[in-house]
Amino acid sequence: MNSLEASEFILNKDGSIYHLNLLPENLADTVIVVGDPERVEKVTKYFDKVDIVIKKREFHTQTGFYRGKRITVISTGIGTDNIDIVLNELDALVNINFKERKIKEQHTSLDIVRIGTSGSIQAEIPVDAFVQSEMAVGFDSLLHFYQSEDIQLQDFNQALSEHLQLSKEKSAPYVVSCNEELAEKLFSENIFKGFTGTNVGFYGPQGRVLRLPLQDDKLNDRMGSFSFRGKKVTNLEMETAAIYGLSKMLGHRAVSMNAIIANRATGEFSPDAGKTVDELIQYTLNKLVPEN
Ligand code: R1P
Repeated sequence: MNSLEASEFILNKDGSIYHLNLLPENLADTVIVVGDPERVEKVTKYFDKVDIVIKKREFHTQTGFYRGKRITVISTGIGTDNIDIVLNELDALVNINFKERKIKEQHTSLDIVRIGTSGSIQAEIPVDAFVQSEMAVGFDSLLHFYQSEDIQLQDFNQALSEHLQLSKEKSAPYVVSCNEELAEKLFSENIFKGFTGTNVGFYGPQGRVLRLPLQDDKLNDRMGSFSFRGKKVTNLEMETAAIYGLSKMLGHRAVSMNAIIANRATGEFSPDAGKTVDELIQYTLNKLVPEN
């Protein structure tokens, strides 16, 4: 195999990967991804020790130990375009030999857990609840740029397309699933299992109107009334489908944990979203590494 060209696999002068600025040894096999760079420390404040702190753009990374287990926490900023960068570079850190610039023969699988905020679109999933995304549908076009047909749930793609009647200018929705084993580990009876909609924006694409009218003002209603094989779309955010799709294709295990801070069906917003996010952080860490 030829080595990867300088223009394709870009390393900084210190040998770190282009956007994340990380060296392979900076990364743990378990990675928590958060949207907000300030949330990184809100996770690592529970760690026994942090030995790596690296920042570049919106990608803030800390690696340390939680109850003796090495974990990396990294912020992605907002949106699936950033997820394309973060997932490809995280994978490169473990599956590409940086010196030879070649794909390693031995594959390493990462556990990738998103801890993010989200809005529920079902009245029965209240603010301050936690939703674990069993499946996700992407309304961006990211996965369509990869050979991703095999990992998409085509029957759901079709059922959703028929129900939502998206205008032809919009991207075809792609449905993908979590890693079941990791999801099982992070699940408990107190949280919801959900089908998460990953939108390409926060306002119009999620049906919010401030000053601009929507092309289709019934889309959120149709989203809320979709039901296929007992699954309803439960919540909206902006990263999960891309994380699931790229993780599946790259051979990593991913699960998205959502703190529901808004309920779009009832119009409510959490009175203390920070507390809810903190509780989800503690819940997730405790599930990742239970106390002996
Ligand atoms: C929008 O406010 C952002 O919040 C949600 C959305 O997915 C989007 O990134 O997640 P985070 O709280 O993880 O950023």
